Amino acid sequence: MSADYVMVGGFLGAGKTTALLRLAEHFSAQGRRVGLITNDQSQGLVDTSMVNASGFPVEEITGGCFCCRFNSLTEAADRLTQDSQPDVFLAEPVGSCTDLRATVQYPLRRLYGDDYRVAPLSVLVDPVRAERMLGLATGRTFSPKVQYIYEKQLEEADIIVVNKRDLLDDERRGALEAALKTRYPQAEIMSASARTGANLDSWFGRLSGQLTSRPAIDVDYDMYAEGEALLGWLNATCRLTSAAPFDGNQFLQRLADRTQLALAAKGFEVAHLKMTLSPDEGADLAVRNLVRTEGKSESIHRLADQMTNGELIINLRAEGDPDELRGIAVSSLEATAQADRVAATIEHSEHFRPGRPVPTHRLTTP
Ligand SMILES: Nc1nc2c(ncn2[C@@H]2O[C@H](COP(=O)(O)OP(=O)(O)OP(=O)(O)O)[C@@H](O)[C@H]2O)c(=O)[nH]1
Ligand SMILES: [Mg+2]
Repeated sequence: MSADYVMVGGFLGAGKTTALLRLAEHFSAQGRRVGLITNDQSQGLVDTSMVNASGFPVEEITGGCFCCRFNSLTEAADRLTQDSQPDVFLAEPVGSCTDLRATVQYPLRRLYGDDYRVAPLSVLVDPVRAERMLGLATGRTFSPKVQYIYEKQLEEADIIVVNKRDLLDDERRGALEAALKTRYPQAEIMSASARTGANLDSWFGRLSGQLTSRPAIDVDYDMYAEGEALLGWLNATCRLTSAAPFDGNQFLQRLADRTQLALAAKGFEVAHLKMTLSPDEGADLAVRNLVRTEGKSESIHRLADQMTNGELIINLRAEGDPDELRGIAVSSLEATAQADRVAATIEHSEHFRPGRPVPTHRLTTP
């Protein structure tokens, strides 16, 4: 029997992980077995720790995107099958990736069509980011080559989901949906909120359909590579220890505030800053996110109690030089640790610009 393969794309910070966890709960409530596949250019992922905390089986593909590590994608699905026999796979591609139809979905259908039923390609957008990208609102955003990737993501979508609709009034929502419909006529436009659950059911219902069969979009890989290389990535895993209990929620907030201020001072546009803090004792997890330099960081999960020792994960993706991103992360961490009398040691860190995408397969027709 073939399993469903559902991929939810969208730019960094659009809400893919939040939505996939909702989708996992939805399928699970229907008695289906779910396996999640997360993907990133590097290791030490906030997304994996969030998905792990949710209890669903997850496989992580690191060191490159699905399209460039296509075999890792099918191997990850095989491992999940051995461990928990999912009948639906939910996959989150890297948020700076595009051309997924030609490089992942069509190859999956053509080469493994007996194993997988490939669902329509959904692409999520953050509405505030989308308003700026589409010129409906002013405000800081990305440079044109990054914008190129953003637009290509929308151009290949079967369904564009305006996520976070809780942030919009009806007038803004209507204007954004209309602008998307005009610009991307190939896609069905929906709006929903992965956070509140509003209108998710109508989107989820659409996922039982099939991926549409149409020629893949044209992608200028030079432009795509240059756009990706403008985005700096930093992942750091750090150990926090303290002689006295401290407030981990407050620590995370202060760290986010300092990091945001320093990024703003450099004029670096944040695509996504996400951080988790997990105390060694218990299974509690604090999560804090920021999706725009001019935005406000948000606490997604808070720790119930004070903590003494634990692990901090920082994932920062912003349009800026990776060395400078690391410098900002390190100095913000040091200042926060010092102020809170916590010892912070970076145990693992990576910072880089994504390399040129070189897909394993590229099928321009279904
Ligand atoms: N207000 C609101 N916030 C949301 C909603 N869905 C997600 N978010 C928030 O948006 C931020 C980013 O969400 P993620 O699910 O981590 O986004 P992502 O697309 O997986 O991000 P990357 O993996 O970095 O590409 C988090 O702070 C979420 O809590 C929503 O429906 N409404
Ligand atoms: Mg994610």
